[in-house]
Amino acid sequence: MTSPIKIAVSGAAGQIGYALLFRIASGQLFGENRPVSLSLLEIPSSLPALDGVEMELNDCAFPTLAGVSKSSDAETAFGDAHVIFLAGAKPRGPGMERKDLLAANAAVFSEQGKAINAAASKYVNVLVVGNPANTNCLIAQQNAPDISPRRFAAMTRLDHNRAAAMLAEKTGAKVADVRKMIIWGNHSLTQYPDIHHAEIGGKPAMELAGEKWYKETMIPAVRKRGAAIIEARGASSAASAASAALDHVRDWARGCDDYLSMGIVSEGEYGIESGLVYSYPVKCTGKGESEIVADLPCGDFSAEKMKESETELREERDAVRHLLP
Ligand code: NAX
Repeated sequence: MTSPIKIAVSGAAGQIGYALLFRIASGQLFGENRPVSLSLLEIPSSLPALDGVEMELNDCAFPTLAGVSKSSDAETAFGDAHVIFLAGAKPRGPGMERKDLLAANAAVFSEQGKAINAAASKYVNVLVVGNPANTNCLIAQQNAPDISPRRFAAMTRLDHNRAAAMLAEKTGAKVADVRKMIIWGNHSLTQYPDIHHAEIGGKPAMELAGEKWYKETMIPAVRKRGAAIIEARGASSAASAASAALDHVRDWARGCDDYLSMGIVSEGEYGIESGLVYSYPVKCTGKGESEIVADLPCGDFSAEKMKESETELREERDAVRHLLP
C-alpha cells in the first residue's frame, strides 16, 4: 500500500455526497491498492448529519479508507487535496430561476476557488458538480490563478452517460459498445448531445438510430432527463450523478481511450469564446490531463446548437462578472 490520496468533497452530507463517498472509500475510484483519505466540507448546520455519515463510513470497515476529517472551513477541508468534488451548493427553491440560482451560488464558488488556490495541491483536479456547474466552475477556476485552468472541470458526464444509455436502448446495443458520444456546451437545457461522430460496435450511430429519432426524441430527452427524474422520484438524480462524478474523475486520473465530455476552460476551440467553461469532447491520457478532440467536422445543425449554448454561457458569465478577478 502506498500513501493515501486526499479527496475532498463539498456538500458531503447531501444526496450526491451520500451516494459518492462510500464508492470512493471502497476503492472504486483509485483501485483496491490505493488508500484514500476523505476530507468532508459542509455548512455548519449540516455538520451533525455529517457526523452520521462519518459513523457509517467507519462502520463499513473499508480496507482502503485511511481516514475521514470534517470541516465547515473550505481552506481546512481543501488543504493538500489531490482531488476535489464540489457538490455543495444551494438548491433551486420554488419559483427560483436559473439566474437566481447563479447569484446564490456564485459567492460560494468564488470563496472556494480562493481556498483551493491557497491550500490544495498545485496538481489538484477539481470537479464542479453543483449547479449551475459550468459557471460555478468558471468562478472557482478564475479565483485560483496559481492552478492550471484545465485542472478544473464542470460535470457533463451525467448527460454523456444518459445519452449513451438512450442510444444503446434505442438500437438494442450494449452501452459499452457506444463510443465517441459528445455533449457540447452548458449543463442545462441548451446542452447539445451530438451523435454525428458516435459509433455503435464500429458502425455510425446516426444510421442505426435514425436522424428523426435523434433530433425529435433523443436531444430533448437528454436535455430534460433531470426534470423527468425529479418528476418520478420527487428528488433530483443522486446515485447516477455520483456515478458520473466517479466516472469523470477515474478517467481523468487514470486515462481512457474513448471520447469523454467535460466542461473545461475554452481556449477558443471550435470557435467558442476563450475563457468560458464549455463542454467539449476530450481524451484523457491519465494523470489528470485532458486534451480536446480536434478538427471534428461540424455541420450547420451542430454549429447552431453549439452557438446557442455558448450564448447562454456568455450571459451567465456576464451575470457574475463582479466575482471574477
Ligand atoms: P443536496 O441539497 O442534497 O446537497 C447539497 C449539500 O451541499 C447540502 O448538504 C448542503 O448543506 C451543502 N452545501 C450548501 N452550501 C454549501 C457550501 N457553501 N459549502 C459546502 N456545502 C454546502 O443536493 P444534491 O442532490 O447532493 O446536489 C448537489 C448539487 O449537484 C446541486 O447543485 C445540484 O443541482 C447539482 N447536480 C448537478 C448535476 C450535474 O450533472 N452537474 C446533476 C445532479 C445534481 O442536480
